[in-house]
Amino acid sequence: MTSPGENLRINGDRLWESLMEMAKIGPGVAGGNNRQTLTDADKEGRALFARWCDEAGLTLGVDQMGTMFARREGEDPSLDPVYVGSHLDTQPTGGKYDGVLGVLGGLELVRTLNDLGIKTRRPIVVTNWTNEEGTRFAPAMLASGVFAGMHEQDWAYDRTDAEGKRFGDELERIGWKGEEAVGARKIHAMFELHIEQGPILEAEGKDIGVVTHGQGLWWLEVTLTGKDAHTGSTPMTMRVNAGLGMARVTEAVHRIAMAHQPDAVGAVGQANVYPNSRNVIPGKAVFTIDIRSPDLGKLTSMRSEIEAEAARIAEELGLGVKIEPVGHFDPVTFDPGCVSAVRQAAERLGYSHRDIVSGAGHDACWINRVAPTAMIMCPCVDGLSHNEAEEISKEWATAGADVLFHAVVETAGI
Ligand code: HGY
Ligand code: MN
Ligand code: MN
Ligand code: MN
Repeated sequence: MTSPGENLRINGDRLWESLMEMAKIGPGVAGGNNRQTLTDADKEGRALFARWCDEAGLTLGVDQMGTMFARREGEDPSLDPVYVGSHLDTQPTGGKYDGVLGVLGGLELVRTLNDLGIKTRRPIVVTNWTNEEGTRFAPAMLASGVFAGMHEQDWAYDRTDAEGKRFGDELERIGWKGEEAVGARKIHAMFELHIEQGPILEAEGKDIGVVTHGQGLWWLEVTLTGKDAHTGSTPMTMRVNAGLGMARVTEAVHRIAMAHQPDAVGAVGQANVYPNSRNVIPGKAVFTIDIRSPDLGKLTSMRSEIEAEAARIAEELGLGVKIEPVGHFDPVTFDPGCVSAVRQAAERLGYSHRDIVSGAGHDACWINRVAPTAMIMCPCVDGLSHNEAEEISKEWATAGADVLFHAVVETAGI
């Protein structure tokens, strides 16, 4: 199989223009994006991506989870395609590049093949996975999880957002519930380009992260129940304060993650107290713990230590406690063959690179369970992401998309 010559490069200006165009859809309040899954903004972003795919001569398929598959034919249509993609949905205070770079980097790969008149042996499919973020409908990577057989589709359809709206109803409402059975597609290999969302590549001056592994994750939803009471007239010794319990459990999550350094993280990102009134002691607190590690043993022990500590805190404060897992995947080892295709592409193109473990979860983490998969990372400014100030340079985006192009085209065969 011949490799694409090292002078074959994507069009970085065109990629950047598309990124900026997509960023206009579902703008945030501070320069980033709020294009949450299955909202009208998501519907608009999907329509723009579909138009661009049509203009690039791709055939669009949509499955019953709303995932978009834009196919470019190969010399031999009977061969399983190489997939490339990520997600267009964002956090409520998300950046312009998380997920979007991987989808539009895949589109740029196709646009470059069209410019060069190159037809690969295998078909190539550019993919937008529905609901990667899991912020409106938990868990994260929902559609790729159904595709990989990790969740039942009916269970996914029944997931509800903070207003009680069902995933399945919202998917119908925006008109993106496809006919295609989820997971029916055969994938020869999948590559996902993504910003690092951490500080390592920028700090080390590296252009490319060759992602060898991904952290495992638990999302645990905790409900503490105490008693609503007056903040003024209730003696301190008579209080059953769920808000205090939440604060102590949140501190315990941090302390336990610190005790498992260097490769463990933990935080509480979503937290609600009820009735959330200034002069009522909260009788209820509902919050989600997010813990991660590339080491399954550590991840498992952090979970049990946190659950024991939460029970002890609840006991001490006289609170009821319920802990429910709402998201999980084990640490991921990406396919060595695909990983070396990424590393060789970076070498061939003369980009500095280093192996790296993905701190964030990605659709690639689930797809790696059903097909050989690898990821390519580019740096982001100050390692910041899931923040509207998320920023990358055009050079970083171009380098990442160049490596994606070479790894995918080599795997698809020319
Ligand atoms: O949570 C994650 O790691 C991803 O951003 N959804
Ligand atoms: Mn992402
Ligand atoms: Mn994200
Ligand atoms: Mn497990």
